[in-house]
Amino acid sequence: MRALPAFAAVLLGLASSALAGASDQPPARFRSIGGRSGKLLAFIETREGLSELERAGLRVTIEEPGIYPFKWPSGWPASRTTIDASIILLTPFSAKQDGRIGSYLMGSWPNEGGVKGSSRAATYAATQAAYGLPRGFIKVTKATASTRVSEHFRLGDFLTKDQPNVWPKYLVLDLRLVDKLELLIDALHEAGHPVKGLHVMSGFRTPKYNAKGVGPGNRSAISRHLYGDAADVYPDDDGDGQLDDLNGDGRVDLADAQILVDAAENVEKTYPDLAGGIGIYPATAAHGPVVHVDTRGKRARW
Ligand SMILES: [Ca+2]
Ligand SMILES: [Ca+2]
Repeated sequence: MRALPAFAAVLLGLASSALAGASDQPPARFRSIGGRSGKLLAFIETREGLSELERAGLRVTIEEPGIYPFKWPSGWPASRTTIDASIILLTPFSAKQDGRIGSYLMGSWPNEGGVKGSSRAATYAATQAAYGLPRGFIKVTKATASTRVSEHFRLGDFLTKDQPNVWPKYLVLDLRLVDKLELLIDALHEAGHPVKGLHVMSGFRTPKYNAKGVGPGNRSAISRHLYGDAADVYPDDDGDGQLDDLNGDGRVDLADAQILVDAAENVEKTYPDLAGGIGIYPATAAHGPVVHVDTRGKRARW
């Protein structure tokens, strides 16, 4: 069991002059802060990830896991630099004890603690890299839920929708998902649908929350939502709580959802590295049609 790091870090954003000569480029991983869309506004890192920045010459101060302002050091190229970006240091996975962190209940991942013979989900997860345990959790307080992770999305958009009075909450979020959602908005614009954004009906789901909906025809026991790279979304510019009438035929139905799917397909064609699941969930009594998008790393349709 890994211990909580005794310290964590916040970047002050000024390369020390002593080290500036050693590296005039940030590590490649950090150069792409904006993502493929150019619209990401966050780094999500483990302590080890931050150490890479330190080795590249960025001065880091000592703090605990959390969310901190990020500024590019002077002298480092920042062609896709975005304002108000954040650096997020993950709470280690090992901070979850007995299925919870503090008062926030999360449950256990299917493959946590080794493969249990009776669980097909655990056996499958154990053979798939994309189903490894999360690196850690983003600690989200009421105040930091409004932190932008990209131009159109905030941390709070992706939180599991339960335990309304429990804070802080903990979130698993893959920025590749956020990148794909930003590209989806771009693709909708290119297709003649100038949506203002996408409503995230369901983003990260804790194992405990996800388990409530598992069953034939319902949620998967190893849903991508457990791994922070899936979202069920729809544009809702008119704010009525359901998908907008994108094709303007006076009805909200699967034809409108198909416009989202087509746009997501176009994103995957252009950015095959963001491949994953794309699927329509038809309207229910509780909501209109919704489109699922994920970045599991390989194409999935159903
Ligand atoms: Ca609507
Ligand atoms: Ca329509």
